[in-house]
Amino acid sequence: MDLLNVLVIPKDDPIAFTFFTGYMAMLAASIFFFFERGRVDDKWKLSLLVSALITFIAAVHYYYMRDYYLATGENPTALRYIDWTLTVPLMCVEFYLLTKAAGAKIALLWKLIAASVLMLVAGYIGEAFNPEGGDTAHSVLWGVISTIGYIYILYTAWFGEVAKLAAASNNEIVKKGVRTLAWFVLAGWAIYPIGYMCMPGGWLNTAFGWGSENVDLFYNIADAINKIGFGLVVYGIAITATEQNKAKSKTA
Ligand SMILES: *C/C=C(C)/C=C/C=C(C)/C=C/C1=C(C)CCCC1(C)C
Repeated sequence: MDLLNVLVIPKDDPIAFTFFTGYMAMLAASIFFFFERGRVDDKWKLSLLVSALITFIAAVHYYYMRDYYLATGENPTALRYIDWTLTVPLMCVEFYLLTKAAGAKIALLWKLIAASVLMLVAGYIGEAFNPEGGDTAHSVLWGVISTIGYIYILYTAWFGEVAKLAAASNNEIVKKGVRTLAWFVLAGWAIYPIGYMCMPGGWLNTAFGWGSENVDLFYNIADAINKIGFGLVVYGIAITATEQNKAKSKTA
């Protein structure tokens, strides 16, 4: 009888390992954020629910991507982008919720989501329609278009509306928290284009011979940092603000 190969993690395959660890970490983080929701003030509960949803959606996708990767040895590109199309807009929702008290309008959320869609649709075309063997011109063209969306989000978080609203919020916890999230967008999200450039025809693939298996390696590492890290920052903001509020009402 043929044993299902999905049950075996090859010892010499670190990428398979990161798919399994990624799955477990996302699931554990979701349970954590979901239960900790009960410990924060009402106004933070929605933010924590969104954190839990981001890691939960990722956990479900990792469950399938893991098996897809083990069964085929290929990058689970479609599942990857479906995951991101759901989770990146939810990260935009986190920015919106944090700055809402300082006057953020719903239009801000739509602009961030539109930029995410541009970034992800272009990235998907770049990867999924990369011809067999790779085409550098194709991967560069769509990578550049995608980067326009990325830079828009980066700019908004560091200097644009999100940064301005956070500065005007008169809330040190929100100010510091939004700045930390902006660092995630700058340093953590920048890992994704590195993975992208490892696909056949990509710059790192042609220049250094970094094989396409590294696409998943970088994406898996980046997802763990960004989805769980982002959630933990939001959690930190919520718990600190809740405790400060409690201390205040005691002394009053
Ligand atoms: C949870 C998933 C996240 C935060 C995914 C973020 C993805 C990116 C920032 C992807 C960016 C890309 C570029 C900037 C250019 C090349 C194509 C992409 C899609 C990998």
